[in-house]
Amino acid sequence: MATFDDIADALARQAIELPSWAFGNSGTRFKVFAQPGVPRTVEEKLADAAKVHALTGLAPSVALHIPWDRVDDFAKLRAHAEDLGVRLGTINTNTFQDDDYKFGSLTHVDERVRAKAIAHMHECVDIMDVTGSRDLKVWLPDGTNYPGQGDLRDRQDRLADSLARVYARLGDHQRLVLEYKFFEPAFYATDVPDWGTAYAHCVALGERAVVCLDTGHHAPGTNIEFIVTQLLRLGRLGAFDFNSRFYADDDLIVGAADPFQLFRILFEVVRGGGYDEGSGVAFMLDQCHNVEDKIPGQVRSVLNVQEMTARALLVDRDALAAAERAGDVLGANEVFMDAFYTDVRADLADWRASRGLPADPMRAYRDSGYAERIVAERVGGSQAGWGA
Ligand code: PSV
Ligand code: MN
Ligand code: MN
Repeated sequence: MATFDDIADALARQAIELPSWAFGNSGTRFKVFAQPGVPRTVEEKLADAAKVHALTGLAPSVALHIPWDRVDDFAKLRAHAEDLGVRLGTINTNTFQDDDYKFGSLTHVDERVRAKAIAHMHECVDIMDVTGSRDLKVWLPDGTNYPGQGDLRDRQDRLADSLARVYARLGDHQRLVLEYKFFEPAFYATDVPDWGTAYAHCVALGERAVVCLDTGHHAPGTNIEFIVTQLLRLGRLGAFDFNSRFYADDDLIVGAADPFQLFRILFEVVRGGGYDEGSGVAFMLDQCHNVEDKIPGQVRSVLNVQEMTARALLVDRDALAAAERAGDVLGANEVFMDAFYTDVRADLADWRASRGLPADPMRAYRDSGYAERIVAERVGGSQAGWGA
């Protein structure tokens, strides 16, 4: 197996984007539990994200969600982020919180509504031009609840047309990142339900259209690492939305529910070149912290990704390939599991300390007094928007 020293440099290039909405109040359709100290403004969300980055060195950028994070002056927001030591990242579109979108957005039969959704996405590209963001993330709530409710084929045709109009607005350095989800809010037929549909639309659009794989957006039992491999092979794995799930789109802390699955996914990312310098795969979190504290929840999340990345990098690829080729089923499995069972936490603590980071970021956060300070200073925190 590789040693920790062998992988230290590779670990240094890890970057995981944080979602602005992870710092605001969130919940389920049953209840949103307000937490003291949550951000009242986008600027305060950025401050919290910057705190996570300062503690871990892992989270240099923050994804925004429009309109939740709309401000009057995005150039000023960009400068503010940079002053805090982070960048503005992916711009997420939102066509799921407006009455007009009851029957769909980019797929809507009514041209007025479809034009409104496209205009929203164009506005998001205008914002990207100012924030310097590369990626426009499109996740659609579009779908139907009952057989016969919509013409599935026509909806695909309208979707393709709408996406082409959005794509046409992108600059040469910008990408459209299309996210799929197998159900919810629609329960019968979702219009972008799986990686194959997302891939088909991306191929039709052009090279700068890529797929976002949200780990919570599959049926139970789905082999997600296979999808990772296939999309990397096809050159269309654009981004991850990391989170974990016990049942459906739980949006729990990544690696909490099934650390082994996270390891398997990250191993295929590494093996497929998705972790190479300049690979074009964006690593992001898409999570909500409904009952736990949000800032340490984000710290725990990026550390979980780092720990499993380290273990994935430790796999002895030569020994694995030799065993695979020799048909040595148990030998190959042993090589794989050896890396998975390696506890890298002490090595990572040393690695952090050698880079001027706290050896134990969770403890450093507790000791920093930041939580007490924001509770005292911030009164009347904002709703994240999600789960409202
Ligand atoms: C939808 O479930 C989703 O995962 C999409 O990524 C959204 O952008 C995100 O939630 C937050 O709204
Ligand atoms: Mn997502
Ligand atoms: Mn989701």
